[in-house]
Amino acid sequence: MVILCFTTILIFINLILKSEASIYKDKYLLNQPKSKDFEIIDIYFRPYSCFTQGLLFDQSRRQLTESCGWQGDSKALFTKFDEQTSQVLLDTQVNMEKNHFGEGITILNQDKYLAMTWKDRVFYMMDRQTLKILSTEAIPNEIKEGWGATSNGTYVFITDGSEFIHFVDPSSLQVLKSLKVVSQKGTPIRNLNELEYFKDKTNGKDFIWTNIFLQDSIAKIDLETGMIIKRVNLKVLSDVQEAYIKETNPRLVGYDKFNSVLNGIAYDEIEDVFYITGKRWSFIFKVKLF
Ligand SMILES: [Ca+2]
Repeated sequence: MVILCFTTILIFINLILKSEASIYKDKYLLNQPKSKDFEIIDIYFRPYSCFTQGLLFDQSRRQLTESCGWQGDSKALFTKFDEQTSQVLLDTQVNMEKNHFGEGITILNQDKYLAMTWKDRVFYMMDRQTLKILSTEAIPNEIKEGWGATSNGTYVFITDGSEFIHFVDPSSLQVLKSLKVVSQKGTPIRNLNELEYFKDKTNGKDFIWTNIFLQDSIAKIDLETGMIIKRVNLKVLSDVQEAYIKETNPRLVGYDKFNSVLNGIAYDEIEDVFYITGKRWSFIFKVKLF
């Protein structure tokens, strides 16, 4: 009897989530404003909480992976898409130590993920097969704090809140060089946050898309010069999230607007799409960038 009731409750919750996800998908997907820079092609509901500090699409697993911050709640989440209910569901959760604050995550090499901590001076090494934590390693001194991470097989690229992207050797974990990121007028751009490496197949050039802390736009950095060559304003994504919060939590109980910012970019090379989200957002957006 208890089991039957529990099953009924689960089905009921699933129905609510399904309808909720579908309602918001229809509402925002079909009515999105036209943009020359991007198109939202799908919206997934995220029925779990993550203070998103890192977002990664692992081609070999075809899996979206997140790293989440906050003391006592830092973790890496390995997820799966449920196309039927338009949700991203939790598959495996790997918790960091309670006193650590999680930051970006990326693929280190064929065997390992590297996940960062903010001020705790350690990288976590995780096994790509078993998803277990293998070890922690010291963050080199050139990196002031752990913020964003991405990789291309040759380097792990890391931000620390400054205007620099540090190029880290995946074997020695030492900083080989640091690239200053500047605007087209030469102004250094600080607070570079979550990152995503992107190779343009049409010309073979290397770029990194970056979040900039507290900004609603993402920026495309030329990895040769460090210059930001493009910015894409994604305020419409923040607006969807905020509209959802206002509808479902009109009194904004416990809502932390300052920390609910755009953060997290992951690229799926096969589909040529980006997954984009924000800290503790209810949605993950599948986006084409032009
Ligand atoms: Ca990323």
